[in-house]
Amino acid sequence: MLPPIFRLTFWLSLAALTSAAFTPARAEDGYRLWLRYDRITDEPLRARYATALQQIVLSTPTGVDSPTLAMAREELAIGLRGLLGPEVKITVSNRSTVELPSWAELKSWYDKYRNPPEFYTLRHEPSDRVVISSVSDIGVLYGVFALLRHVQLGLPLAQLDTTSAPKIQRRLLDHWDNLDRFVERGYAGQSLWEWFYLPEIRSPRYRDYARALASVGLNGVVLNNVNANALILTPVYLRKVAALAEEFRPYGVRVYLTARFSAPLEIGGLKTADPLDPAVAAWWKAKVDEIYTFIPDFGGFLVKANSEGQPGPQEYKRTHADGANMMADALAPHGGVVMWRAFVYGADVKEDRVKQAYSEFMPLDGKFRDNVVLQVKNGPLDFMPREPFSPLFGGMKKTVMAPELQITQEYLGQSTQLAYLAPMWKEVLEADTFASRLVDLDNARQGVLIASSPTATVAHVADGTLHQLPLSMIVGVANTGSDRNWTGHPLAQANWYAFGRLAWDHTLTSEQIADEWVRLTYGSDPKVVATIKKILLGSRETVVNYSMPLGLHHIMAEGNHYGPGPWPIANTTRPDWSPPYYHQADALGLGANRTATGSNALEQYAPQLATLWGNADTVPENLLLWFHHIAWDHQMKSGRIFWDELALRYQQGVNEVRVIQREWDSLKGLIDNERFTEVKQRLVRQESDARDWRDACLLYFQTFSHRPLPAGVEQPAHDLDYYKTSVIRFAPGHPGAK
Ligand code: GCW
Repeated sequence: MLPPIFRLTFWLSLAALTSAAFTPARAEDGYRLWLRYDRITDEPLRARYATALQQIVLSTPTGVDSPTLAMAREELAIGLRGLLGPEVKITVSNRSTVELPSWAELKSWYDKYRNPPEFYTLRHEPSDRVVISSVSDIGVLYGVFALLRHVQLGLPLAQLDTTSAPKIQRRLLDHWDNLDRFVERGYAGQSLWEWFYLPEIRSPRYRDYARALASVGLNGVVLNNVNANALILTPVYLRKVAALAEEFRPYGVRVYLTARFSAPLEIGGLKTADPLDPAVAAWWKAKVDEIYTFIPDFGGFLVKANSEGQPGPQEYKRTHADGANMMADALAPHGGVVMWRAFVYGADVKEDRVKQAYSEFMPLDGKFRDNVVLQVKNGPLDFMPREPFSPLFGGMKKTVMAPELQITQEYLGQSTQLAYLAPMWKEVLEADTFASRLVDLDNARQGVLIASSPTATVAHVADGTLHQLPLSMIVGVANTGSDRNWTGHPLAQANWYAFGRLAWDHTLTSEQIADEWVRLTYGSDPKVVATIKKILLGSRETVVNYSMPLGLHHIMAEGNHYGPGPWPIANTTRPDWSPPYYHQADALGLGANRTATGSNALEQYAPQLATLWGNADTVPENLLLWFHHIAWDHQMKSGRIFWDELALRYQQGVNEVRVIQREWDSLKGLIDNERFTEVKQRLVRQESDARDWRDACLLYFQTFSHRPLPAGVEQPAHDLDYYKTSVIRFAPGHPGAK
């Protein structure tokens, strides 16, 4: 171990390397994300800041420097030098010199979110001193990023004083990255993790990645794919994982791994992976102990079991709880958690696929250990452009649940098309589950007093406040890769940013987040800000309109999931992988009947919702075909018949892309040419893709409706056969690419 002074020098020199890595290779390649720190061009504003920000105190209980505080100082120095010019005096001090929030204030945060260490307080003192304080170094680093954001956004210093704490404890990115660097459903190049070169050779990008995570308050990362490879748990790979963990640690980012359930067979030499077999439990315990020798702050395991070919406890006639608890017991002594995925559906398709996760897991409520988190996709199916929230959020009351959101746009145009996803996530997070609050023995035993709450939204489930559970977590499937701009589509950076901001504070609005991101990424020219914000905010609904409007779902092309494919998949043994299973088109109409006369998926929701959504006249129109089979001549709210409405929605989607194109074109000369051109080209492709969606879907559904396209809908460019036979080959991110 180096003496402290050398350690500090070491960290600082690494930090210098990091900052150098953020200098773009060419003018505007997007590498700097939202951490640009370009000089403020409004001179009076810059001068005001420069006067007011002459001294910054980083205050922690110890007042002693650490790797994290070194990063905080470095970030501040780089940031303020870039934004303002003159050097700022930065000191580290202990708590005695500044006033922290009162104990009562802290306690109320703690009681609410059980998560005090990461909060920060910013205070602008009349003596032109800014104090950033926390009870932890990472809290101070978050405060530094908040101060820099404040200045980048040009906000008045009078508004600086604030205390902020994350509402959710564990805020993670999940990478679906394979050891060969292929990223499943990744559209931004290869995996960032260069496994072959690790642990000795460490790309400066590791630091830059962790820095970006910390800047939006994310604190964990699952490095590898849920379709897992047990090799990651062998010492050769654990050494590499430890190197990444070391790179991320100063930024408060903990590492998690996926655990393949059959690992005891594959790398342990056992004959079984039965979770109730003592030898299996002992193997996992020893494996976990070993992992902690490599990575002392290891976060835990993520497991996809008995789903899409992944092994799991059911092979041994054991439940998901048996499997999860066995791993949880191994992790508990170290403070680790198991994230067990609820994305399961049987190969035998006995029941409507959207009902299966609920049927499987509801009976297990209350049977999981305290350190098990059930990771639940936002909707009951699979990251469609629009789904109702998963009924598990309203159903389970004794199980910690983490919403799993997909940042990578598997079903929303990948990184070719534009879809700003904050509005989609907010729709889920703000959905009222109508779940009743739990006052039960467990809580009474813990002495937890449950206050009444007006609503029981998915966000209240996620942040743990609804049922007062001890853990809280939210997870986003990453859209990052080795592309120089990290996310492929330049505007898809906004989704990474938005996920982090919402994970920290789910009460932020989509509009606020878009406003921040645009200013940080493209500057504060009012026309640029207004135009890009408008483009972003409507973009998800536009994708819905031209791909799966009115509650349609799962009608995308087979395998690569990119373009349209509403027709049956030839030769499939699984009806639930074939789109007609979901749209049920026939001579009468379109849509899945999930009311009591159909699969009755509605019964999995609270009675209030089942009633509202069970009636075709009261269900929100955007979920109509999710729950109802609608006659082609059904009268819609617009006064049009359903077929005409459907066709016009598709057309509207195409029209909206054209509007976006015009709006983007109006930015020429106002933003840099590189990013302008990159987005412009993608929008040309998106317009053509949108037409394909419209034409392919309408031609196919027309074979059932036998009705003409209404006025206002353009005639298709080709016949149906053309679309059915246009197969996209070698699509990025598709595991079976051919
Ligand atoms: O959406 C489906 C994807 C699979 C993915 C799976 C899952 C990682 O098409 O590629 O596998 O979901 O979430 O497990």
